[in-house]
Amino acid sequence: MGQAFRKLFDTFFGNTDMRVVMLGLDAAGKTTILYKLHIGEVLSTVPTIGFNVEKVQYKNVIFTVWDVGGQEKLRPLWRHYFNNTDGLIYVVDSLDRERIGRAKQEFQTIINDPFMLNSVILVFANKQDLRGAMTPMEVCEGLGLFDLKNRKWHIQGTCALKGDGLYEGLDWLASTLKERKATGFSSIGASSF
Ligand SMILES: Nc1nc2c(ncn2[C@@H]2O[C@H](COP(=O)(O)OP(=O)(O)OP(=O)(O)O)[C@@H](O)[C@H]2O)c(=O)[nH]1
Ligand SMILES: [Mg+2]
Repeated sequence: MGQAFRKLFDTFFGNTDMRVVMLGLDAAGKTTILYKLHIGEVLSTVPTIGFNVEKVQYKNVIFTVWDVGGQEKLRPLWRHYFNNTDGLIYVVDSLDRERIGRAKQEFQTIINDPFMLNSVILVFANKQDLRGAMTPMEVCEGLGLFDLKNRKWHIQGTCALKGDGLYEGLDWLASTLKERKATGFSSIGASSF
């Protein structure tokens, strides 16, 4: 009884660790997002070769966010980050209409990987500040999100430079994870508080 209560308490009030992998085509804005969340500032970025990893605490969730370089030649390495992933953040440059088909192809490959079948999906339709950017609804259609079956997903329009939409996205991730934990869907453990 004591243990069951502790588990329930942890689920709702304790810190929860969540491992998140952030992917998307090159120049989508992943590294900009990571550091905006981690230190609250926009850093000038160079294309990521390899990865960056930082912890981001939001409410009572500690997200460990892996930001992996998105250049074409680096994409075959993405799958090495899939194991034990609770959530995928897929970042799209909403102005890049030409490559939405490519973005879809890579997205579908990721989410259909056996290691990713249980991870929840947050899509950031980034660069909403730019004139002519696809709306989140257009990005949704472009990636084929409406056709997904039995997956938890959410799309959020963002502007990484201003930080708009980023915490709304984390909010969704946090509550979706807590919900899953409460229903025993996932095996993610709660840490001490
Ligand atoms: N206008 C605008 N520019 C953005 C936004 N987010 C990122 N950028 C710019 O887009 C460019 C690429 O951003 P990065 O964060 O380096 O992109 P990335 O996804 O990490 O790219 P790779 O590391 O090559 O995979 C930079 O010049 C950013 O300043 C945004 O919301 N609006
Ligand atoms: Mg980068």
